[in-house]
Order: sequence, then C-alpha cells, then structure tokens
Amino acid sequence: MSANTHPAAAPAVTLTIAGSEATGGAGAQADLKTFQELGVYGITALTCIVAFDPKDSWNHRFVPVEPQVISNQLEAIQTAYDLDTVKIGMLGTPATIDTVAKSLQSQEWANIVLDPVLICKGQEPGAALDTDQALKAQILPLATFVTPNHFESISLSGMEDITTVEDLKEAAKRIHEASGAVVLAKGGVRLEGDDAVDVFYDGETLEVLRAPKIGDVAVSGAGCTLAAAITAELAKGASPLEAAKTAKAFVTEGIRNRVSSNAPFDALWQGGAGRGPAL
Ligand code: PXL
Repeated sequence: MSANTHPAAAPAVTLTIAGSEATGGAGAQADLKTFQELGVYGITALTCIVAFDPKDSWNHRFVPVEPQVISNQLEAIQTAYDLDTVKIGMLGTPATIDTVAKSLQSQEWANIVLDPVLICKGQEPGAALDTDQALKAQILPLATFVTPNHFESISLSGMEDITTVEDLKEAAKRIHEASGAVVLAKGGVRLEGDDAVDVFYDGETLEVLRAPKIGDVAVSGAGCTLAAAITAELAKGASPLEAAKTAKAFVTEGIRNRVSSNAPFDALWQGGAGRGPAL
C-alpha cells in the first residue's frame, strides 16, 4: 500500500545517519527513541558500530560499516521515501564522509541537522584529524542546522577556549558565518554556573537558552538526543528556534529521568520526557 493512502495520519518520515552505540545510550538508538517519542517515523542508515570496552576503562571500540553498505542503505531509504529532513550523527572515517556527502547531494533537503561528532575515543588520533577535516570540508557546508558541544564549538570556531556565555555567543556567530547554518552551541555542564546554557544563532536572532543543570556530570546520549529532537521538531514544521527550545526541554526531562547501569556513566532516557519520575 502506498504511504500516501492515509495522508492525514501519516507521520513525518525522518532519517538519521548515525552509528550504533551498543549499550543504547547514544547514537542511532538514542535518535530512534527520540523520533518515536516525538511522533515522527524514524529510519536509520548505520555508519559504524561502537562497543565500549569494560576491560579498558569503557573506551570506545569502533568498527566502520563498509562504504558500499552505507551507500546501499541510503539507496534503499532514499528510493523508498521522499525525505526532506535528515540528522547526521557519528560518521567516523573520511570514506564514510565521502559516501554520505554524495548521498546527501543526490537530492534536495529542507533540513540537514548535523551533530558534528568530532572525536571518538577509540580512534587513532591521526585518523581522527583526517575525519574532522573531512567533516568540516564536506558535511558542514551542507548542514542547515548544527549542534556543536563545548569542545566542537572551540574546534569549529577556531577560538582558543570558551569559558563564558559571551565566548559561547562569539563561537555561535563564527560557526554560523563559516557554515551558513543555524547554530545551537551547547555549554552543557562545561560552563560555570547553575544553568546548562546553550546559544542559538541563525544570523539574526541570538538567544540564550537556559535550564537548571541536573548534576555536574555529562550524561550519555544528551547530544544525540538534542539534535534528534531538533530534527523531529523541524520535520513536523517547527521553526528552528521553536525546535531548539522543545529539544532542550526534552533533553532536560530525559536527563532528570536518566538510567544508571554498571557503566561509569548514566544514560538519558527519552521515555522520561513529560512523565515525571518513575514510580
Ligand atoms: O555521543 C556521541 C556518539 C555518537 N554516536 C555514537 C557514539 C557516541 C558516543 O559514544 O558511540 C555511535
């Protein structure tokens, strides 16, 4: 049956191009859970498989998916659906970036949301540098919305450090000027103060979004979930600023309802949003 048979009930179809993080806190798993919670139909093209190593301080073990297999997934997805909204998560290698850039360029998009995951602990530093450069050269110019964290904001803006909200504003402006994308630069738990502060900048509107910090340790999946929630909201027709605000509230609730495990970090729980603490 064609997807157009029930147009009134049809959810927005939303793609994430991302890696698997086996414990389910981050990556494609976080994206799909977020899409489901926010009422969009989620699809994934997997770029890599990350398995933390409990015998080695939970460092990342990273295995890329072969470029041909990534390309096959995207061919199936892009042929099956007329997509206009995509989220890009962890890509991981220059070859993956090449493949993904080609698929992105094969059609028009209304929204390309880039979570510019620059460093994965399990990668060779040399390889990571190549990957970072390829991401900046080939994917960042295609993005319509980018969500750098503290470290990524320093790297993408070329600033020496970011220690204040004023610094974060400057970084957001520089990244917008370099990319043309709407920017949500995330201070998270890295800036001092009681609030987790993010700076939104679209070239005209500069807005500081605040939510009380919940603890002072970063929670796994917060960055993925924030970008995925922005993606879902944009797919449903929200403006970029509305999408950013809804996403921040969603992440705050998900952190409040986080899940602990035998790993040394908690994971955000998307199912916690709007439901209060579990009884
Ligand atoms: O949080 C960044 C991230 C994104 N994607 C994958 C990951 C991680 C961090 O662990 O494993 C697949």
